[in-house]
Amino acid sequence: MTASRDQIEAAQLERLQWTVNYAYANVPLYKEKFDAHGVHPSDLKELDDLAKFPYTEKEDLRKTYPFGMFAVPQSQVTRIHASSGTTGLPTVVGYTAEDIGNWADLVARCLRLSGVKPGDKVHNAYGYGLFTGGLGAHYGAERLGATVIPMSGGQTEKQIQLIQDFEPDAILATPTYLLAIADAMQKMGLDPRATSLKTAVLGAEPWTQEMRRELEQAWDLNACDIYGLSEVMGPGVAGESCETKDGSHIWEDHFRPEIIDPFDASQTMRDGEPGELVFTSLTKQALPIIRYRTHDLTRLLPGTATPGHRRMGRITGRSDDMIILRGVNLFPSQIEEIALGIRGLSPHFQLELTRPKIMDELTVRIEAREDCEADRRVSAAAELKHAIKVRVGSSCTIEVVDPGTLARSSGKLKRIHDLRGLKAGEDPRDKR
Ligand code: DLL
Repeated sequence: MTASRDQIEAAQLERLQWTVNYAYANVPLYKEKFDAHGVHPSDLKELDDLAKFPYTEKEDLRKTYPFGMFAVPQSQVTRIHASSGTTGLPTVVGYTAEDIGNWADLVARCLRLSGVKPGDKVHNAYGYGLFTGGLGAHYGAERLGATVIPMSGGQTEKQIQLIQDFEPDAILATPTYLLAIADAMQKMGLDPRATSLKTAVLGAEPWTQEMRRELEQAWDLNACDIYGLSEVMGPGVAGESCETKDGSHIWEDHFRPEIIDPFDASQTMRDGEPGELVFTSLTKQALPIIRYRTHDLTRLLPGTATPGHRRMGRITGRSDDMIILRGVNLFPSQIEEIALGIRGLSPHFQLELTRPKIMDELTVRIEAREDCEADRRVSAAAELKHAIKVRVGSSCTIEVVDPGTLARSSGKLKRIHDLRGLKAGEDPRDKR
């Protein structure tokens, strides 16, 4: 964690050379792609040469479903995970025993940086199973020397009971699920601020500084970010310091990040410039991944808490989650940021897209806070509509609804409900 930038870059070059050679020799798809692109592993002489290599997309994993991109025989694959795959085939990823060990080390690093200590009790509310969140966080917390409570997601009342009875020091969850737990506690007349929790390590979905304040205030704890994706590893690709709270540090001894122009992938961006995050693994054995396009939009910043490793800015959204409303680009995180600055509005909202005639329409449906009176609801709605128009440039309809009426998440929350493809007579609830 304390290596200098020069030491890290030297290790990166060596490991990158190993990775491209290894992938070329062991994964037919990489050989085909490199050959078609007119590039050979021996062309990688310095770090910037990585830009000569072709990208890998989720589609490549789908094309080779289920195990075609594995670089080791199945007998050496210790574990398999898969993405939920709401559209099309799931993406399947695999790990050797050494990959699992590295993964645990990196999650342990993230947790320590976020303020979790050996001996702490850690309540793990990320979903267990094919999703990488549960088991990834679990092994990392064990590696750190913590006592893990493997609760998984859902069963909110049971979560609350265990938090009260087992008195954990830290909780691992998606930000929207931590919010849902707080909400459920308040409804039961319990105060989340009175629990033993001191740290929350939150990720798997975008969240804003405003949401951090909301959660820290609701629970009286420190909330830090953890980032990752299954194709690259799972949680723990990057983690945030509880001292600086200024974005997640990418573990650059294991991953080489790049930022590219999402609309013109031939362009790589300089540090500080916004764009799409791309990762190349440096040590992975079962599934080496080269220039994987994450579709996550952010930028690279100099390291602070761990100076040798660069940070990523907050993820503003995913390029494929971007709403284009009459030519204006909009992300759910922009609505979150604006709504949480308006008195009387809660962080519980959803975005509904419809096409009543020719034009697309956006409805922001948002819950009022418990203490928000009827006339305040009207003025809060007007303020939100105005702020979205001024700050984002979109016109939309606002519906302020009663507290507790919108669906809660127990993992990644689906904010966007796209009803534009609905045929006449179809029940929109089937699409939600
Ligand atoms: O969500 C891994 C993970 C689990 C990360 C638990 C952190 C905590 P996937 O299901 O493959 O893996 O989804 C990866 O989730 O490309 C981002 O779009 C989003 N994402 C993950 N972490 C963050 C974060 C896990 N901290 C996709 N901030 C990624 C914003 C995040 N988005």
